[in-house]
Amino acid sequence: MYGNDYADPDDPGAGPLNAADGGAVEAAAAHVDRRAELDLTTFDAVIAADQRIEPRDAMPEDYRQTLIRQIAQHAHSEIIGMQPEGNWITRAPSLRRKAILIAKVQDEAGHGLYLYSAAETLGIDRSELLDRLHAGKQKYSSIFNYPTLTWADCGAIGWLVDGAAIMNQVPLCRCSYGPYARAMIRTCKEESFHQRQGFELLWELMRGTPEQQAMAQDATNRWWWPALAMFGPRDTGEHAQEGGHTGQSMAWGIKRFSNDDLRQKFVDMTVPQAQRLGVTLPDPDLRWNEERGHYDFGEIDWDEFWRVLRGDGPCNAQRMERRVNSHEQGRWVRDAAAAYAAKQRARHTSDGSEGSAA
Ligand code: FAQ
Repeated sequence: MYGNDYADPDDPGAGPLNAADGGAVEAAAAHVDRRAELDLTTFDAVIAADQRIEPRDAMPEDYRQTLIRQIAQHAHSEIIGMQPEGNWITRAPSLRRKAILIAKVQDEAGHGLYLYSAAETLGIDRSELLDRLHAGKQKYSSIFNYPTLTWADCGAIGWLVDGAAIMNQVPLCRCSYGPYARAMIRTCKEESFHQRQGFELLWELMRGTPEQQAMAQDATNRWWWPALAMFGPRDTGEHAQEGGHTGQSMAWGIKRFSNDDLRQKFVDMTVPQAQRLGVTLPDPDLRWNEERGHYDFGEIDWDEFWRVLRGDGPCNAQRMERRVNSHEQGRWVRDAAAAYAAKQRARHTSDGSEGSAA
């Protein structure tokens, strides 16, 4: 195996920070491309040993397709997820809040880029993935089909949506596919800042006027259930038996926890935070269960979840229209970048030089 595993710069025993100092470059150069191999003994052994699969390793076609599906959906979610909060950049109530929001929305674009790059290591082009998104053949997270009606929604998204995203993504840092796992490390660090700024935004509102408090409570009421649905369908029941991916994805070390387990962890983490904030979570069935050592909570509206996935949520049409339009408007930039790269390549091959900016 080869690669640049994350090393904690504060941990003296973590090995060299610069991969080149650790022999990784030589290891990568010596690594044989085994993608076309049909013998999956090594793949099985690597998975059994809880090690990483890297792009040039042999892997089952279903493993590759599962990763393309999940990483693409994740990447699409990041870039479509820029829209609900991007909607508030011009209306942020102070320069400080505007600077934070711009930085956050920009981070989401960056996460999309890491993820499209990770997907490309599986042998698919990002333009193909975007075409699939625009044609409705690939999904993005249900959560981004809900509207941001007030400024408090930016707080609720940071606190609840980014909070749920972190709960889901920290285990993905240990995903069996190296490029995806490594992309998640920086993403999770940035999501952690996003979650805190959302909590702090709501904290300020809850210590403000009665109108501000009501706004924070209203945003919490509207985002709580969609945030719980982000973790995906239940582990048991009709859907899990018919089309659920969890069992296979856990066997391959892509997913480390089931959807319900992550959802429970999220509820257990978030209830005390809501108490500190002073907001009430909109679930009459929410209570501590001494026996289980977890919070019990009510049933998600699964009909609504599947409706949103089918394209019939409050903002599906608006989100896709904006995405497709901005893709079209950016065509000239992509064309210019491609023409520039072609010119560089032509110069490089004609005179044997390294090429330079024209
Ligand atoms: N929305 O069998 P499972 C973020 C689909 S990033 C839409 O459980 P799987 C950052 C699923 O694709 C948020 N579709 O599937 C941010 C499958 O359909 P398919 C995104 C959903 O893949 C914050 C079917 O249901 N995060 O928020 C959803 O094993 C703020 C059956 O489901 C990721 O993508 C859903 N909520 O598990 C950005 C994390 N749930 O493909 C901006 C990575 C399920 O058969 C602002 N992804 N489906 O047609 C994952 O961990 C997994 O893919 C799950 C689903 C857990 C989402």
